[in-house]
Amino acid sequence: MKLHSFFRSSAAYRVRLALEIKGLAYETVAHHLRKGEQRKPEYRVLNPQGLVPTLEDAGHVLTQSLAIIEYLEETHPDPPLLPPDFHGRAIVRSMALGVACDIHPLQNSRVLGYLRGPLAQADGPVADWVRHWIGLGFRSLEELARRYGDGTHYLYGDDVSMADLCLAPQMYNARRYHLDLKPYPALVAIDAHLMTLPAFATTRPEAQPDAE
Ligand SMILES: N[C@@H](CCC(=O)N[C@@H](CS)C(=O)NCC(=O)O)C(=O)O
Repeated sequence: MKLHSFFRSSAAYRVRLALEIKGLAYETVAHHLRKGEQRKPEYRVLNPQGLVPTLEDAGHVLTQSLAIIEYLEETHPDPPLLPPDFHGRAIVRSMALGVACDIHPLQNSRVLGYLRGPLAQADGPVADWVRHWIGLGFRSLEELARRYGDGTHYLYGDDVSMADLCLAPQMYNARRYHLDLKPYPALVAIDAHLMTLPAFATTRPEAQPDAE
């Protein structure tokens, strides 16, 4: 498999985690987002959105991190990243989507580039924007973490799930933007626990071949 990625991309980080947890070998093809490599015509043939990640597997080209993770879950069910019951699966997906659809897109580089460029916002207000939206999303995720997990190990239940694959990269971004994490003790504890697991250590941005 080939994963089109950027070391700091949180969407690519989610997919790296799924590949690693499921023990699947892959080659990283790096696209430097700040240099705009994701917008090159040859990459857009694979991913018309010009975003990472893209996964190439056996002649298939897949985009959108959560769709890729669901594909890996269906093709390589062990170990599972979703709970066995329908209700649990819906909860885990809702946590993952809460991060992937309602937090992450508002801090994507093209969105921040639009704030800085056409809307002429300085770095300070742009960083405030990022912290505002992560904070808002984390408030509800903190509550869900306490409702559906023990608030110290995993977001849901007793095992790693797709929700945790979205949490760890989002925590990395929150720290990059110096968000005050004190209001989210369950998320901090869960993230600290996840980082003790081998798959989370090997997939962290600093450990990637294209890390700066
Ligand atoms: N919803 C997409 C989001 C993908 C995405 O936004 N990727 C970012 C990196 S995390 C990107 O490629 N940004 C490049 C840009 O904004 O030009 C997914 O989950 O795969």
